[in-house]
Amino acid sequence: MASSTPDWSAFRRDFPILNQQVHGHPLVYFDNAATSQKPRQVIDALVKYYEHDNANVHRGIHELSNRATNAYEGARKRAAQFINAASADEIVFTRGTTEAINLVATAWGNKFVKESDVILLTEMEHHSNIVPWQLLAERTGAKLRYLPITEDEHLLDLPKLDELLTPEVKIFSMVHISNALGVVNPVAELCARARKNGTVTLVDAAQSAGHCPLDVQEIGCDFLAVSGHKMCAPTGIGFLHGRAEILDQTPPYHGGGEMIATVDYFKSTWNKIPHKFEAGTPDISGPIGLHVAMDYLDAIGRDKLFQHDQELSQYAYDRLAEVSGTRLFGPKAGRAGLVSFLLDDVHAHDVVTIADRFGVALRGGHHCTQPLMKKLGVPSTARASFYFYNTTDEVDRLIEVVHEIKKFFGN
Ligand code: 7TS
Repeated sequence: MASSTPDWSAFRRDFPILNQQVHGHPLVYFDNAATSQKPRQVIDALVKYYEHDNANVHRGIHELSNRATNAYEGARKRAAQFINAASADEIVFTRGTTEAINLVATAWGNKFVKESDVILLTEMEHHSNIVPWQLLAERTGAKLRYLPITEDEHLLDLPKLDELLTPEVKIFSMVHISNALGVVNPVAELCARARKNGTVTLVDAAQSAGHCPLDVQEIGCDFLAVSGHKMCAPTGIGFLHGRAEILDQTPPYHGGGEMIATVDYFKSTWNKIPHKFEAGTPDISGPIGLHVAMDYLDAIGRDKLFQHDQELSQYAYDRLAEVSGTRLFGPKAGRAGLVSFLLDDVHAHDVVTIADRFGVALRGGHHCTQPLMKKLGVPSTARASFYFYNTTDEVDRLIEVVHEIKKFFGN
């Protein structure tokens, strides 16, 4: 891990996409919470794989298949190390966080969740950590329950947890970093309280895995879900971490090749974890790209990266707060690398559309958190989300553009 403060703008050289004009202006890419850009190292690894090593995994005895298998399994080991999992067997490759949560809600949920059980979520969850549980609740008759957020800074209302975490709560599934608010939740504390109650835990690490150090043993969760594309890896790859003991008890999610030990016409037996959960030919280049992305991020140091995210978002928050008529969401301090805001009566989509004319890529909408938006009393927000290659100059540019938008709407 590098010891001095990195020259953040120097990383931009690794991201060819950032060096372009959009509508005649230099691109300012502030939509990293949706997906991050990919460094040349990751792109090169994909090209190298397809030019030299492409073959199916776990089947051939030929050289290329061995190479592909070693690379695929090497990425699994690297993913385990990246989050300090006890073993590579605890890493199941998935398309991303959404598929990881669906796997748990379906395979684990169908077996272990009963009508008398409660599924506890928080009011700031992404749809992908709500809808799979609603589907499970419909199948089983279990009830959903939500840990509320506070009125002022939209943090989890932790004192309420005591009354909500009753013996019926079978699973508590929680977001680590909120994609709509920038709140960083105390997941280790939440998991410890759940564990004492005999409640299984899942941490949605979609926004945190590539942005801050992550240690599943320290967090003490049973499951953790990660999306590679938000942390410099290609789209279509992510993983589920599950403690070996709980994965062993969980039945398969999808049936097909690879996930079996034996198949007869009427009965099959299952492969060991994690292969039991990886039916069919997997995404092979994805884990290879993910491996390089994890190396890239750790060469910077995720502790430093998080600090940069936090400094940039604090700077953006404070500068936006100076602009009259802005409404800001989430905490005033200690936020992750994103800021959600609204401007006077301007619709978030108009903010984003005009910002785009100036080359600034924001996101406007409900951010797949419709229940949260309802709670906040707004249909949508505009969101600027940062990564290590973003700079304070770019935030200054955003502020200039915000003033242009206000002028345009006569404010
Ligand atoms: N959980 C959180 C907290 C997220 O932010 C997202 C995606 C997901 C789960 C789903 O991840 P996926 O990779 O499976 O799609 N969030 C966003 C966003 O904020 N804008 O676009 C996608």
